[in-house]
Amino acid sequence: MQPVLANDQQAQLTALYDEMRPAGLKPLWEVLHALVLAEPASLARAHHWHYGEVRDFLLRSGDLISAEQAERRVLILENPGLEGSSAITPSLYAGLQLILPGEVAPCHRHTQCALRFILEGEGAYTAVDGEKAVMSPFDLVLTPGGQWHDHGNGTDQPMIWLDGLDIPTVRHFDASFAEKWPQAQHPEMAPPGDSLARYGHNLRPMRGTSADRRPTSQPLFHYPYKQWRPALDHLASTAQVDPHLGHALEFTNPADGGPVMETISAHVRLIPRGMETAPRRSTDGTIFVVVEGKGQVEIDGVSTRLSPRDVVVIPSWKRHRFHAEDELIIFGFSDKACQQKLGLFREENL
Ligand code: GTQ
Repeated sequence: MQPVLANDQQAQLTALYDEMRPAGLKPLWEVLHALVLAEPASLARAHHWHYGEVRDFLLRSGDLISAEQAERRVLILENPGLEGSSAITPSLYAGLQLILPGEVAPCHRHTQCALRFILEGEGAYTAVDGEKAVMSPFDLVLTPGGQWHDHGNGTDQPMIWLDGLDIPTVRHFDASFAEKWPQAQHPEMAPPGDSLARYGHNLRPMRGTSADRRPTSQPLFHYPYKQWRPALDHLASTAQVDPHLGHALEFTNPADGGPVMETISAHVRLIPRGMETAPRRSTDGTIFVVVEGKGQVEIDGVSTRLSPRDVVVIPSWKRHRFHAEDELIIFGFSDKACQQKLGLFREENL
């Protein structure tokens, strides 16, 4: 609440503010209530992108600009409450990227961490530090900050995936660095699938040997659907379902068992047919992608129908629940990893 002031007091204060402004000074008491909130009041809005609609616009863009011309041919999923920010939540960016047959998205690296969640196409690749991850629908592929990456499509089908990056977080810290590799593609440094074979089976090459070739803190970058999907099925057939989440598995970094990257956490859920999850809210605004099934998500009392490959964003601290008409499989990512490091993360199961 702002204090109630007498007219002459207000006039004198206003004159004082005008005088101090050129000195780079502002009165806290005019803005304190908007700076230190009793609880989150995100400017981001709940929003739903229908896959078919985004796909049409993306393919039309593909007729007009090449992946190489664009460097990254992506339609940004901008939150309607955060216009002009290229952000889907205050800390995260999301977009849908298209690579057409024969195209290459040229090699670069940057401070920003990225994940890819494949939506369509089979057999194109993301290369990380010169090692290809050959992608199938609903694979998760990481390009952690500082690692060279290029994308290419040697198949005869368009390839579309969701990009999730911490662009707004890095912007917030004014810590962005980026550079281009001199050629479109990084030279091949290892055969496709090498990291998954070396680091993806609860094993790693002995430390100090040349076989331990990946960065110590971020060795693995491919989490295939063909591995996570059966794991989720196994969980669903053996574990008690969590009333707020359904069955949920978080993707981990084998280096430390923590979230997949410093700033981004990712998980998958199976919500059994007919289940309505109990209401929940958390401070990590989350982007969900529907993998399989049909259902609804209710956010602050407003329901939206979900179909495969649709994207939905649930902003921080918005009460929500899922209703699975068919068994619903969803992928989600958020800045939980970052908030936990900063001691900010909270959740409430209602
Ligand atoms: O593939 O490197 O959607 O650098 C935005 C920025 C994708 C990428 C995006 C990027 C990339």
